[in-house]
Amino acid sequence: MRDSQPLTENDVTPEWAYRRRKLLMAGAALPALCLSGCGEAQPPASTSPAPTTGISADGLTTTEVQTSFRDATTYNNFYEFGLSKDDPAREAWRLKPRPWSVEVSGECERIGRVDLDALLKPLAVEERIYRLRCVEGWSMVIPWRGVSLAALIKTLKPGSRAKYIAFETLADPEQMPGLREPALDWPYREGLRMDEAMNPLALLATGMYGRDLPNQNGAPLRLIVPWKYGFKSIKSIVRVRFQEKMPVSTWNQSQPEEYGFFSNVNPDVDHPRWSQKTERRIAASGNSLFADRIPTLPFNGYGAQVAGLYSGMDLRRWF
Ligand SMILES: Nc1nc2c(c(=O)[nH]1)N[C@H]1C(S)=C(S)[C@@H](COP(=O)(O)O)O[C@H]1N2
Ligand SMILES: [Mo]
Repeated sequence: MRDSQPLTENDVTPEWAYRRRKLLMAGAALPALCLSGCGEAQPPASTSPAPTTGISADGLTTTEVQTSFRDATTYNNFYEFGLSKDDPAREAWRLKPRPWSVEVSGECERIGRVDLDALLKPLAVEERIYRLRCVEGWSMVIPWRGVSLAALIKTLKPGSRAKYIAFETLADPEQMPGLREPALDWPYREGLRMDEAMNPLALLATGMYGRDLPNQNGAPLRLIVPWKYGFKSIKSIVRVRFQEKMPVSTWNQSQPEEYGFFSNVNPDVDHPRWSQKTERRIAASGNSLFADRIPTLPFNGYGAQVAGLYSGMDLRRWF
């Protein structure tokens, strides 16, 4: 159970909650991995009225209380730097985010290794505030800075056989001590269907809170797909590939019954070992384990912008 790390002095897990979670864990066939063992225990579902979100009509911002910079940069999942929530903040100074290049391959015109700054130069830098919902049951609200993934893809000129886009994280044991553990099959990989990648909400982040991305948040370039569980938002990207086949994604490969390729946030499809109906909002108001538990929304609240991508798909089957 990795989520028992205190966030602040206020974030004290009540003893009963701790014991309840231990029981839940013991009841499960406990795998070695955190992401799959970290579902947070939940109080009974509340019967509160339909939620309003604060998300703007275009989905690009929200008026919700933002997560503090401190929480967003000290409570991280970045297994290349260790499995504990506080490992990335402690270890990620080893990552060298410049110079950085991205290798582009597959079904597109602009194949080859491109310096990151050259890749980004023609693109408009935007500020967006997004919710990020981890499959473990917590969420944050983070002001990002970055470039539209769709805009970047257009500069790479994919062909008609490019049905998917695949991403890979750096896997350098010199910079990433977590690679010594076979926690996942490195390098970390993720992918999107091309229409998902072209949706205006998909962002390639280069910064947050008005500054460059801290290493632990995926410097110098990470994906943000706000309507999907956080693990789709792959960090420290060094490879982009356009392909006809559905790409391998690390969590799907590791535990296909638990993590599908699509991984859209969906309160109606529980994780096999815990409910996805509510989430613990890590924001400015205390962060105690069961405080600020709010309903999880379909597509993380971005249904108006993205539900159309999945019309006709059975989202229980394609979870
Ligand atoms: N390369 C890489 N990317 C990753 C992860 C990881 O372990 N390695 N963890 C994912 C998970 S599970 C989540 S919830 C988010 C967390 O992003 P944050 O630390 O910036 O909040 O990053 C995702 N991207
Ligand atoms: Mo996550």
